[in-house]
Amino acid sequence: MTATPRILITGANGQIGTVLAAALRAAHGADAVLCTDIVAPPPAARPSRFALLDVLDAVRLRALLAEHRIDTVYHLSAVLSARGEADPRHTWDVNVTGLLNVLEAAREGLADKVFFPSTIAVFGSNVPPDGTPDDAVLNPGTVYGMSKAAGENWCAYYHARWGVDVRSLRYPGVVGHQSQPGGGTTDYAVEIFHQVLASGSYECFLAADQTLPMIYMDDAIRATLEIMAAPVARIRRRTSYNLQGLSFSPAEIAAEIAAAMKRRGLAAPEFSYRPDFRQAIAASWPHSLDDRNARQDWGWQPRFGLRELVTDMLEHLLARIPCHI
Ligand code: AKB
Repeated sequence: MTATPRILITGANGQIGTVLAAALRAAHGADAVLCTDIVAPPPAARPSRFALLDVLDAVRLRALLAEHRIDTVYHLSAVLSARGEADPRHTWDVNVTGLLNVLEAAREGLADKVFFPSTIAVFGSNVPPDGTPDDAVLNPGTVYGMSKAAGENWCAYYHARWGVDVRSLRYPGVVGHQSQPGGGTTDYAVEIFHQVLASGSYECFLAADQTLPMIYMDDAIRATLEIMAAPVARIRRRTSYNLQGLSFSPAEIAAEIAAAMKRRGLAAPEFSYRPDFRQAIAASWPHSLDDRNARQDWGWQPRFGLRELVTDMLEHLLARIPCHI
């Protein structure tokens, strides 16, 4: 019988953190998961085990790891691509120093295993945009991408030099009904659902034809759990693995939402496009990733295509929030 892991999640209030925490609690029990974040969630959303943690505070991080005898850290705290551009030095500090604090604690034996989320933002405009391979050149155009590219290399370094078991995925844009994203360039793909149901229309901040790699939340969480559960010998990449779910443009998801609403007898939504500074960020990212290594090494297989994603999003959101159209 395997022992129950003792897990700490940083950035647990975020889009992925809230859903990952629920999945880990479902798998291992509520007592196994300590959620941390720089701010407390509202009382109604507060998990039974929560502690305040600024990831730049290495002393507090180590105290929590020791006090709760943590063995696994999911280090999700980060400032994302769009918000990160407002304060590049702060973004670098949170994203790189925060990671180093976690890796250093693991090196000292305060955790056995670390998960580090990387991103499609590590790539810049001089890679093959379709089916971008894992080892394409990393020339990110945002400080977020720079910090994650550096983070990937720190992960490989801590593994090679000190044997830290750190595993990483390059998440595309994550779309889910459970939580709201914040500060990213791919956030439109969640906003579009909420605004269409609230008002019947959505003005997108990216160009209609800007294709990006995306993944449905259920697939993203499953991938995270799968890479962390894989036998150590299956993890051949210690920088990060490309992870592809599906790819679509704003116009394509808009058309799929309109078709799904028509099938439900709902009024036709209106879509318009007013690209802002986030369009230049999106234009520098790949359209799709080659995730063959993830498939071969630890069996990655996405389940949600565009139709399944839209159907599942609408089903959950319509059951939860009032539709005003
Ligand atoms: C963002 O848009 O910044 C993130 C990402 C792709 O890493 N969702």
